Amino acid sequence: MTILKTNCRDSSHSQIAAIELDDYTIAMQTYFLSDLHLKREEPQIIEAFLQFLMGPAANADQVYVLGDLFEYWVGDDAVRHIGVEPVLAAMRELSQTIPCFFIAGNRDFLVRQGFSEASGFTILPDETVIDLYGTPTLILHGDSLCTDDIKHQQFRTNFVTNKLVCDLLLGQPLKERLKLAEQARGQSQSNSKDMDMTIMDVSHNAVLKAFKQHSVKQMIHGHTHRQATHAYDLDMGQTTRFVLGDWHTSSSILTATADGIRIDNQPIEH
Ligand SMILES: [Mn+2]
Repeated sequence: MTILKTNCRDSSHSQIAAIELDDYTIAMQTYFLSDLHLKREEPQIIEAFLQFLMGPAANADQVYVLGDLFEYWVGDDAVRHIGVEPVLAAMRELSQTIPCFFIAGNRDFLVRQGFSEASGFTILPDETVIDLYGTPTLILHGDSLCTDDIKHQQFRTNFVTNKLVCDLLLGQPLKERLKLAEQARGQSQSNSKDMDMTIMDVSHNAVLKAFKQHSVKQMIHGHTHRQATHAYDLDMGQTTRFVLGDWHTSSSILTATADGIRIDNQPIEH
């Protein structure tokens, strides 16, 4: 289990800032987002993310991206093929002053050290427990909870979590990798069309298991694109599962403070 401190600014620094900035409130908030599915063809979503990085994120304690930031990722050497160079530059700029973290999703599971260096975001394993203002919190992309989606679980076993296969994929020429990514996207879209919507959501049992296994009362994830706050009354007490939305018609940003958690949406003009 990994425990990270969220409140890493030292108090003396905050105090100096409080005196100098006078009317400004000192940032004590951490942001979480996922499922932006960034790609060249949707510049408005890229722009909305850039606005976030240069705006609110610049005053955060920490920023966490919980997967599927990119529509697909075929290797750290292929950034220009998906047209996200400005995104990586802005992420890097932010990471110079704010600790930034990334958990890969099922679309961008091939991110590696090259991405981490280019973006300045530290890659964390899926299912990491962080200390969020005193509350141990499980953070994950979320597809590991969708255990009723057998096809997706097979894809996870055969590709996403299979290091050997990932290394083999990354060793292919770029042209081949782009072709494979295109096929995978087509496959995933046709699967989603035929499938019962409940199968694609998280499994209740998998959620309960995750709370127990990690001994946490709070979790944050994305993947299902079903923004919501779910409360559970379990043997271990009250637990809460926060689900991030996607960034299609509006953004979805979870803000955590010492006082609680909320999810906000801003429309994205297309
Ligand atoms: Mn996903």
